[in-house]
Amino acid sequence: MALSLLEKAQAWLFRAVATFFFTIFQFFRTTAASAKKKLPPVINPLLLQSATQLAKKIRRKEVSSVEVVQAYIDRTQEVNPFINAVVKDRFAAALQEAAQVDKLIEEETGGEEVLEDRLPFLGVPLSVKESFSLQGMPLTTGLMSRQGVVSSVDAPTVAHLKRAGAIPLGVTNTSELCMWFESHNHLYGITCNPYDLERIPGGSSGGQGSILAAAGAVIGVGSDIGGSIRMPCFFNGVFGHKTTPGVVSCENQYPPTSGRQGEYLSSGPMCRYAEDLLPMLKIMAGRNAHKLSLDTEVDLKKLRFFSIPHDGGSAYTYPVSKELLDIQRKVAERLEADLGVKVQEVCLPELRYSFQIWDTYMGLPDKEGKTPTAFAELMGEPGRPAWALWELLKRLVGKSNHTMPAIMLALLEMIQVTKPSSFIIQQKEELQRKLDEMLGTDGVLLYPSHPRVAPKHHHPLFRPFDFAYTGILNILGLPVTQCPLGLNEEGLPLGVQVVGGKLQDRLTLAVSLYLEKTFGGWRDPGAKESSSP
Ligand SMILES: *[C@@H]1O[C@H](CO)[C@@H](O)[C@H](O)[C@H]1NC(C)=O
Ligand SMILES: CC(=O)N[C@H]1CO[C@H](CO)[C@@H](O)[C@@H]1O
Repeated sequence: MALSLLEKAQAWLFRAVATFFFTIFQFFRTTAASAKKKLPPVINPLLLQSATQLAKKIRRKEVSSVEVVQAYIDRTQEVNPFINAVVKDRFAAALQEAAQVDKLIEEETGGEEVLEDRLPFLGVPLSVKESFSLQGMPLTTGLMSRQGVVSSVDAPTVAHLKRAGAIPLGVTNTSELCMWFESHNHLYGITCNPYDLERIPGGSSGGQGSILAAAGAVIGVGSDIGGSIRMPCFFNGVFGHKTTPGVVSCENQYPPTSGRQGEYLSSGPMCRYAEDLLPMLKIMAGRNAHKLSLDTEVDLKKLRFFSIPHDGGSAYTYPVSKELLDIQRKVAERLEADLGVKVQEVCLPELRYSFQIWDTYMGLPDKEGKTPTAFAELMGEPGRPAWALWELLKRLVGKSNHTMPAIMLALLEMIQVTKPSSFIIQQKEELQRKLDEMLGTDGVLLYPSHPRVAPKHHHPLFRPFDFAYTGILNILGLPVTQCPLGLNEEGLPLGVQVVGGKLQDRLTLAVSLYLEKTFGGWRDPGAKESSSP
């Protein structure tokens, strides 16, 4: 199916307008020609071990929880002035809790196995996205009007991890209301990418991705309704998993979902080492963990592999860069060479409508016919929705409390009066049918995470729909593990999405372990060799 003339004109017009505004933006941007600042390298070996390994060493008293927690506090204090990822810490309380853990281990007589079984992450530091309730910590999602809102409870996912022994060190930055892929708001400022401070860490779990990559955290909690776990993990070269929806609780997060959005939102683990994904997911899923059969062994040689190199030419997204096409092809070649499997390249023309599908389904009413809460309403004070045009004028003179992307979203919402197109619904149904059939219970798909590596700050405003590469998989309800694949020539992380059939999360998690071994996983952003020449 070739692109229609109308679609071609649409794409041309969209890109022309975006390029026009981008040119103006570049013209006015102050070009700071200062020498590039770089993060200090990771020196403490405690920072270079997975949470699983740290927990084992703490249980065996080879290292104390206090030492581990202190190492992470020191590292966060060292890197946060560069990246602004952690927006509120609880270091003093965390050190006290670590001391209690060490005392508990000293007194435990049941042996290491008892502790491993009951408290698998005992004494290990944890980092939490600010939009999750964590008792005593702010829950603002970067909204100025929510300044001072403090959680009195723990979100169930956070509570499960705490009950497994993990110690939260603090909360991390997000985009305003978690609805953009830059982590910037007027309450906490802008978060930077540790591989290049002039670039974005992604969003909305951007503070989380950034602090993990900077080795100021080892495991963290994120949420994803359009790529909010996967984009930050991709841009920051760490691992993340968007679970099959409905398995991990999404309660006690801000903003709450409405309409059908709850069907597309997934909470999940983000981490530096692939081996932590599965045990974290098992804990976060609580009573639902059995639905994922995570203990069932996966034989990679018996899986069927597929690769889709791009969305087939959407009018809204930009083409996938050559380096990302190349690295995905390399993954396929390695899989074939190492495992003796065949990676079949496929093309699904419906993917071209990814953005329209995401946009349509996010706005659909729920089963009772209730439409989702308007974005402008979430932006405003209770009973007083934000007035997008007024906020835009205020923004232009630097007086709005809201970020430009949030204002643009509210504007888009105003002009969007069309009812859902049956053509788009049809495309989604067709895509769902094809992918469900293709993946079954033993299929794995490689798909680009985004059309390009981490862009410069504010540049996504001019390519706002590129998130459709991740967003489409929320609407399709499929589990996805985001896997890093080393760095490009400029020292920026490469990566790929690994997609499985519904509830087959264990397959994509198993592939992430293989890819970490084969492509080297996370890299220290402060390391000498990653510096640009
Ligand atoms: C920004 O938010 C603060 C805190 O809610 C409020 O006091 C102030 O009036 C707001 N400013 C504008 C320009 O809306
Ligand atoms: C760069 C920046 O704006 N950092 C802020 C992050 O949030 C903390 C807590 O509110 C502020 O103290 C920082 O100034």
